[in-house]
Amino acid sequence: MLEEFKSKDIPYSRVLSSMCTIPHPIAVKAHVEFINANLGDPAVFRGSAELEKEVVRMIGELLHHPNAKGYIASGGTEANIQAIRAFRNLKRVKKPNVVVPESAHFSFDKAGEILRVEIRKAKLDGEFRVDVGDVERLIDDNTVGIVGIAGTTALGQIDPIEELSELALERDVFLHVDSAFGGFVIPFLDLNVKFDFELEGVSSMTIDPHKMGLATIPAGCILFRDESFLKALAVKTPYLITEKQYSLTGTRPATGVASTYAVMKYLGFEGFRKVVRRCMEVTRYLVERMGELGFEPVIEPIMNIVCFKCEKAFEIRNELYKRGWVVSAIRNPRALRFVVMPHVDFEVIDKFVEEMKNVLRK
Ligand code: 0PR
Repeated sequence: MLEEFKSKDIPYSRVLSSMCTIPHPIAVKAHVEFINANLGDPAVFRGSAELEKEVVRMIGELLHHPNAKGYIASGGTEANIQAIRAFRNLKRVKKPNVVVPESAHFSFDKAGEILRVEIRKAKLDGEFRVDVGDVERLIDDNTVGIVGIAGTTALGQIDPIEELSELALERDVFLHVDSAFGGFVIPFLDLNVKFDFELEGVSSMTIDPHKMGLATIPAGCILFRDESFLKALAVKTPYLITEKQYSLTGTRPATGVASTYAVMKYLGFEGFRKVVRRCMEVTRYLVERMGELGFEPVIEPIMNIVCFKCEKAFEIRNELYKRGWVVSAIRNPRALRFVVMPHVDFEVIDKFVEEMKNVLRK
């Protein structure tokens, strides 16, 4: 019966719109080993809790701060909510607001609603990076933090985090960097950009192992510069052996902790570099093949996300979906969007382009 339900899911080989992918086989093995652990009770699952600390250290190391404090969350949404929550709790103002780029993921809207924090949206420049001048204009006495995106959901663009960091220091507000997608990509590209804790103004970061970290779902990660942010999130847990809990969820899996650890140990930074290099090769191949059909990218792809200008993006997306292919469409600018995850190889692109030709002929 379960197989019948599962068979209705679209196989990853036809999904060109997802930031998730087939987990690495070693991740699946590790996941199963930790299937009954509950990190909501670390006094019981103390080995799992120790493993989580080690994974946080390893991810911190990747982001130039092995002493960062945080935990493995359910995903980027929880991580972003928790960052905003910590900022709000640390800077007690009457009507708190946070300035995010217009390109920010919708999880910030959820955070704003749940936390009663006003989410102010700053304009983007011609390259779809946040306009730092507009961020500055939106900051006032009630601003508790600003946000930069390192790997935007739509285009994979990287905001000028260095400038945002300086602005955060200057205006004495916290800076959260959402690298849910880019965190496991940017360090392995040969880009000359600073986007992480190496910058003094960065207070917290989101980085998701269940995206380009090839771990199993759910596995997100929230990292803070120091313990004070976690303290701002802690609630008392009177009847448990551990006295405090700072995660948003109570009962929570250790599967993502184990799978992230396994992949990071198995691949090492060199292994990730190869994965990212391959994704970039396939991305360039997609640009070339779409170019043959007359499509032009909105921006030259920086990471393995690419959008092609297309007035009929939504119609084409719907027609492809009818034919069993999944791509996404964005509104502003109107474009077809592709995420070239490791499951998208040259063969997948060739098959897709053939279908695309049929759709365009219609
Ligand atoms: N921050 C950024 C920059 C993101 O792109 C995302 C998710 C999040 C935060 C939130 O992460 P969680 O979804 O883990 O909470 N971006 C993807 C998107 O909206 C999520 C996704 C993944 C959607 C796979 C569809 C899909 O098939 O595109």
